[in-house]
Formats: sequence, C-alpha cells, structure tokens
Amino acid sequence: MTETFTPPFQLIAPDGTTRGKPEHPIDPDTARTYYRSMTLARAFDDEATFLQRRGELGLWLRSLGQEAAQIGSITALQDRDYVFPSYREHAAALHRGLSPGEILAQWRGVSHSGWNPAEHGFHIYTLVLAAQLLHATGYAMGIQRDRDDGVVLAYFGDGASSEGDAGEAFNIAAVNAAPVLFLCQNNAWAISTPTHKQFASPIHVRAKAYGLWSAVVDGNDVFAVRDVTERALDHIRSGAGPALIEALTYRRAGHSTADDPTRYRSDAELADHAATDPIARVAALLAQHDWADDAFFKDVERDARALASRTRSECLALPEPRLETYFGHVLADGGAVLDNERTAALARHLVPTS
Ligand SMILES: Cc1ncc(C[n+]2csc(CCOP(=O)(O)OP(=O)(O)O)c2C)c(N)n1
Ligand SMILES: [Mg+2]
Repeated sequence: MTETFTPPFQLIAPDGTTRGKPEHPIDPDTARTYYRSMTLARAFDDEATFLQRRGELGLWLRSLGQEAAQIGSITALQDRDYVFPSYREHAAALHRGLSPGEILAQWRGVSHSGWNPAEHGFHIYTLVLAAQLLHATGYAMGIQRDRDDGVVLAYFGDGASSEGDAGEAFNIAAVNAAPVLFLCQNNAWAISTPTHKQFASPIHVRAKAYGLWSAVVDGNDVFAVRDVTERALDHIRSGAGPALIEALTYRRAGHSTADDPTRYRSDAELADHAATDPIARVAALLAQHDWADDAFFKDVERDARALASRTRSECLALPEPRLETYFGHVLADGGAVLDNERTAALARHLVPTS
C-alpha cells in the first residue's frame, strides 16, 4: 500500500454529513448546482458509452465517478483562465460550454479535435500522457510574460505522473513561478496498473520536492475539491508560484470501451468504491438538509434526458468516419510502407470508407 502522509481534505462524508471547516459556507444553491452539473455530465458520459457500443464512436473513455474532481475544480476558475485537459475531462468540458458534438467528433474519428480551444479557453484533449503538462507550463509562462493575471489549470492522471514530461513540467514551472495549477485525478488505475505499482511516494508529496504548493483532497467530495482549488488559485494568483492538487477518486468504468477491467480488478473493489459515489454524496447532503424537493430531482432528470437526446442527435449529425483520411495525416509525403498499409486496410473495409 502506498502511504498517504496527510489525510485527504474532506468537507462532506460519503453519507452526506458535513465535516471540517469550509472557506465558504456550504449553501443549498451551490449544492443543487453541483448536483445538476454532475448528473448532466454523467448522462452525457452514459450516452456516449451507448453510442460507442452501437458503433457510432470508435472509442470512448468514461468520466464515470470522477465528476466531483472535475466540477469542483473547473468551477473555481474564472473565464479568462485556460485549461489543458487530458482525455476524460468531459464534465469540465461541458462546464466550459463545449457541445456534445464537439466533444464526440474526435472519438468518432472525424476530427483531431472538435472545438476551437481559444473559444472555450479549453485546449484539445491530449492522449500523449503528461505532454499537456509541458504545454500548460509553457502557456503559463507566456501569460506571465504578457503580465496577464490568468491562471492555467492542467489535468493529468496518476499514471501520467510517472512520465518524464510530468517531472520536467513541475520543475520548470516551479523555477519560473509559472501561474499553473496541476490537478491530478488519482483514480487508482492506469489502465491495468494500480497506483501501488506506479509509485512509492504519493504525488502530492513528490510535488513538494519540486517546490510546488500541494494538497491532497477527497476527489469524490465536490465541495472539498472546490475549496482546495480556490486555495491553490489564491496562492498562484498572489505570484507565489505553481501548485499541485492530488484528488483521490476512482475510475468506476474500464480504462476505455476497449478495456475489460474484470481481467485485473475484483468485483469487491468496485463495490467498495460504489459507496463513495460523488453524486450520491451530494444527493444525501440535499436530503439531510431538506434543500431539494421532488420537483427539483425530476427537473434534473428531465434535463439529463434532454442532454442525452441532444448527444445522440449531434453525434449522428457528424460525418461518417473515412478510413482513407487517417492515412493522409501520418506523413507529409506518404511512402511505400504507408501506401501498402492503406491499400490493405481499405481492401479489408474495416471502417466504412464513404
Ligand atoms: C506517453 C504515453 N505512454 C503510454 C500511453 C498509453 N496509455 C494511454 S492511457 C494510459 C494510462 C493512463 O493512466 P492515468 O494517467 O492514470 O490516467 P487515467 O486513464 O486513469 O485517467 C496509458 C499507459 C500514452 N497514451 N502515452
Ligand atoms: Mg489513473
């Protein structure tokens, strides 16, 4: 077992009871807003999974179970701040105003990225692990040189923390006091590698050695994530340098729709984590304080169904993926090997070509 030296910061326990001292009071409006955002994000994620199973998407990586880590952090940002996501930050993407169709285009294989990053202050999804941490650091150094007071938020995973790029980004960000917040969603798995085989020292502990402000938080507690993110942003905006948050969450689904987690993960482990569901926790908080009535829950349910339906129609309105286009983006001038592979692949008709 990896030792966690500091207990993760928590404001709402899994049963919905409040703990600790929040910076801001835990109020009914915010609780309802979080409940709604997380429920809609989950409905979108469910629908995208169905669309992949129906053959409408090539692949899908779920955000199931990670809604609090994403909503708690993204809502702490200001509009002028800029985000570098990894590849499963769908709740954060929706919050930044991306449409379902924009998010799905890449996974349908019809775009390298379905949105204009500048329009949403939300960079393209990056599948090369930890590469976005260097991009984020460079971007933050640019902001610093422009004397802009925006902050950059970069998401990454527990597995990505082992990449050399992560260490380089942490180091150079600290040396330059770059205005960047590194937010690790430690979801306990990197495909089939559990965290105890990934590292012996927790990510938030290693962060301190680089000179980063760091904290560890219960990543399934949306209020705690929001609170810690605000503290990190205050630190960064004061000019004191970059920060890192390790949000302890759990990847409830497989790594992707191409993965079978039953090969390496026990049912008991999954059942244990079902009890820490971030949406159920806010529902319990709402119920305990009588902060939401049936009409509220029905309204959220109706909005979730509407989002699912919009997700379906926007996906089906995207073009059909065309196999030959993929070969056109590998090398500028092609070459015999690529040409042969293209001919063979098209002959097999693995994907509709028109
Ligand atoms: C540089 C690099 N190496 C390997 C891979 C293959 N790969 C894709 S996702 C993944 C696991 C990532 O785990 P983690 O960072 O914990 O993120 P999670 O998928 O759990 O959100 C690996 C090894 C990759 N995409 N990029
Ligand atoms: Mg992971």
